[in-house]
Amino acid sequence: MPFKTVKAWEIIWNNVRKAELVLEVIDARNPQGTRSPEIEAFVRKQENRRLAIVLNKIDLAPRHIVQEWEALLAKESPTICISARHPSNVSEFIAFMKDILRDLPAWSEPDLHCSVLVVGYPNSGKSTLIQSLTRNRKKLGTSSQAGFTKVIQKIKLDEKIYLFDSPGVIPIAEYEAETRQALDTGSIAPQMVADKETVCEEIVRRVGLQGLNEIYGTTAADKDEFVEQLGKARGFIARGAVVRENDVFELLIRDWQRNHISYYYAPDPDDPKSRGIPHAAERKRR
Ligand SMILES: Nc1nc2c(ncn2[C@@H]2O[C@H](COP(=O)(O)OP(=O)(O)OP(=O)(O)O)[C@@H](O)[C@H]2O)c(=O)[nH]1
Ligand SMILES: [Mg+2]
Repeated sequence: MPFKTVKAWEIIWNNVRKAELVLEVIDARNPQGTRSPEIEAFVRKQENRRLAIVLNKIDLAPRHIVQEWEALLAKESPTICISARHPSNVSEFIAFMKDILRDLPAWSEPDLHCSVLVVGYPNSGKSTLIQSLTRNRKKLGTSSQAGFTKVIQKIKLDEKIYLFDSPGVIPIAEYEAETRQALDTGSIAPQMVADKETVCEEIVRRVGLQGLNEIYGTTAADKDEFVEQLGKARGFIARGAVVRENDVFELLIRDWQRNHISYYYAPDPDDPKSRGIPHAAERKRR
């Protein structure tokens, strides 16, 4: 499991137990595929903690489909629809949260505030949602690149309610499935991989930096430097001379799938039943 993924989950577990309300932001185009069953189950087990589902990006799905999903999900948890980027129902959304919080002991304790933790897949629109609810009082970073938010951020909504933005996480099983699809079966197109960076960390882990340096003619000492060097070499540069990491990640996954990055596993003498030890295959420089 890449360090980044472990870290993000650690942040979630540390904070999920403290929040009165956990808002799970899912994508209206693929609601079931962007839910996090572990988080849902954990919150449902806690006393005086609530879970609500936010069906976001409803501008990207037909209205009747959104309504069908909303009705289905509402059977499990309180559910609200929104288009966080262009919201038309901010006050209704805030009222929805307050209706849930009102039932909890912290609400009627004058000295306590209520914490609302916003969780969900990378890129589901968590930061955008918080920006819309607080009407940009605090500018949170948002990006079309998944994995943008890296730490917990606390934003005051009003005297009683604090919102917490969190890094996007995909369920561990899902992470493994996506990595397998991207690298082992090639059954997902590079541009469709949700967490490209994580998949690329796995490529680095399998091939080793040394191997990648040989293949791409780079001289990097760590993964970030490698991405930087490769991005520059390929001209993946955005305004301000920033390397477009997403394009580098996509290139790596594509090259992997086309066997431009060759590797093999050697049996591990200490653990013959394991998958083995990954090696970069010898190859000519491109
Ligand atoms: N069309 C549409 N785009 C949205 C909506 N909400 C968010 N987005 C876009 O989705 C992308 C991701 O939004 P973020 O708010 O950064 O997502 P996040 O969940 O905070 O992502 P991480 O921090 O990476 O976990 C951005 O390009 C947003 O503009 C929405 O309701 N409709
Ligand atoms: Mg974010």
